[in-house]
Amino acid sequence: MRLTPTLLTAAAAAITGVTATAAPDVAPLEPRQANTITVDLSKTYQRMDGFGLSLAFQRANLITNMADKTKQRQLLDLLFNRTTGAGFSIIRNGIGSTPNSNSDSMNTIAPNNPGGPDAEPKYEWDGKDSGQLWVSQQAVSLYGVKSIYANAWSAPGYMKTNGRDTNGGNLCGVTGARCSSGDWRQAYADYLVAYVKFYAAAGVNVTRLGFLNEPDFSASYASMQSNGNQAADFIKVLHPTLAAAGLGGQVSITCCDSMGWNNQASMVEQIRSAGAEDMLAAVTSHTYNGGGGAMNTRAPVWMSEQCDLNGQWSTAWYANGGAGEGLTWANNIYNAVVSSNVSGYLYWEGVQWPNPNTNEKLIRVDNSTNTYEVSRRLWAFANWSRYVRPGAVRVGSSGGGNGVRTAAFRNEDGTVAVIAISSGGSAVNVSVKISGGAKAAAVQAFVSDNTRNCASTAATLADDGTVSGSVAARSITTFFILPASE
Ligand SMILES: *[C@@H]1O[C@H](CO)[C@@H](O)[C@H](O)[C@H]1NC(C)=O
Ligand SMILES: *[C@@H]1O[C@H](CO)[C@@H](O)[C@H](O)[C@H]1NC(C)=O
Ligand SMILES: *[C@@H]1O[C@H](CO)[C@@H](O)[C@H](O)[C@H]1NC(C)=O
Ligand SMILES: *[C@@H]1O[C@H](CO)[C@@H](O)[C@H](O)[C@H]1NC(C)=O
Ligand SMILES: *[C@@H]1O[C@H](CO)[C@@H](O)[C@H](O)[C@H]1NC(C)=O
Ligand SMILES: *[C@H]1O[C@H](CO)[C@@H](O)[C@H](O)[C@H]1NC(C)=O
Repeated sequence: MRLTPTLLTAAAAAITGVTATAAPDVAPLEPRQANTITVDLSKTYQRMDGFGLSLAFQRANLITNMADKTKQRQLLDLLFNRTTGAGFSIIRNGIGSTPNSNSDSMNTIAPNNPGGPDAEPKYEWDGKDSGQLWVSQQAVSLYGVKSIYANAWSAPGYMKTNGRDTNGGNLCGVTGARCSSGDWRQAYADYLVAYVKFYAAAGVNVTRLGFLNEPDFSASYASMQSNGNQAADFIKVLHPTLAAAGLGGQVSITCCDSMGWNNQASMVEQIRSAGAEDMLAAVTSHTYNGGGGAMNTRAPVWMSEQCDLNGQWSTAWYANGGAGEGLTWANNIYNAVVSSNVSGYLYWEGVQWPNPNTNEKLIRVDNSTNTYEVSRRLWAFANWSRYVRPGAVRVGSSGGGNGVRTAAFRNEDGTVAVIAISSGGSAVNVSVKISGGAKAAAVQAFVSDNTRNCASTAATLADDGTVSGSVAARSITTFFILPASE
């Protein structure tokens, strides 16, 4: 079917809430020296699960307990709204393991040892989950977020070789981890299922479940160690337990949120050798020890946590290429999505207190004054997450000229998002041509740079489907295109 410009304009507006430009209502610009970006819809790469963030370790309370309700809604909009905020589509919640909520600890639903792995467990649900339940409920019901990733940093201490949920240790019962108290693998699987059920009863479907965080690091806070064989041991218990609970269709297993990509790659090898790779819906890794490159797995890959831990709080888009700047994060996301084929990309904390005054968070919330400040890192995510939606497939893209990097995606609704990042100091005129079975029929463009946050910018469409626009200096510019069949 050949859609009319009017129909296309209406369809594009329905998708984004913004009025689109459709040919032939607007005369195309005729840019001189335009560099062509070629998008090939017939060449496909990974399917995207989305972009996300965490509010673990009680950071969620900064939103849940925000006394100023107008600002509370603004914070939710900044994170999840697709027209005024970042439009994040994945939340990574921490499953608490600590018997209390001291400091920023996440409390567990099973603080007391019932007397052994075979004793009737005693779950205590506080209806808060360190503030994460309320934010998750809002994300799901107001903004339609569908991907809730529940991730345990540790099992409760009494299930572990070291008797506490902090300082590493192993889950009792996995290969090489024998405990006098017995084998706790089934009890830990039952416990994770119980957590998922408390969420379901509160209207939130957990869709991904991780049972390890940084298993290659023994932290003074909640942590549990594991190699790939031990992870496989537990996956083989957890997988049938989810199925038996009737949750097999709703929630699937991720592993292992390693500190670094290389450790994750070797854990995947071991999980594959042990015959458990097909039980994973995502291979998750952080990149604190370096990262990137191919992850040899059949499962989708998520870069599931990263941030600038060292730099002092910065809201800059571009100053000198520092680790906390917005443009740096636009490029970090690009590297993971294009060079490492990741399907999911998650920042560490969405919000955090002013202290420590680092770039661990996207938004700094001061709960003593009920004020907040937004970093441009959030807008770097917005440039991706608003337009590259869950289910989108990355497609071929090339060209753009010196200093311009491109990536293109076809969303499930047929829209095409072309992301162009310019690291150079001057604007570049580009034309975008779609091949591989369709051509552009309507277009919108958005830009983020030192002065603009996902602002609408000019782009025009010629009768032959060529889109013309400009990629501003040191910006990320998104061309959001509604194609029609040729
Ligand atoms: C980009 O296109 C505009 C509009 O045609 C033109 O004025 C401008 O000189 C071009 N810039 C470059 C760098 O070619
Ligand atoms: C997102 O922002 C737009 C524009 O302000 C607003 O109309 C819409 O209601 C917001 N969405 C939600 C779920 O609040
Ligand atoms: C949660 O999942 C169940 C099936 O597992 C489904 O019936 C229900 O509609 C889902 N709820 C939401 C809010 O998505
Ligand atoms: C990304 O996926 C493509 C095929 O979809 C493959 O050719 C390429 O090697 C992959 N790259 C990495 C780094 O995994
Ligand atoms: C701010 O948050 C911290 C940590 O949750 C809490 O201890 C403190 O009481 C809060 N302050 C105010 C004024 O609500
Ligand atoms: C995208 O990034 C640009 C910076 O190049 C920024 O001005 C813009 O606001 C961002 N926002 C969205 C939604 O793309």
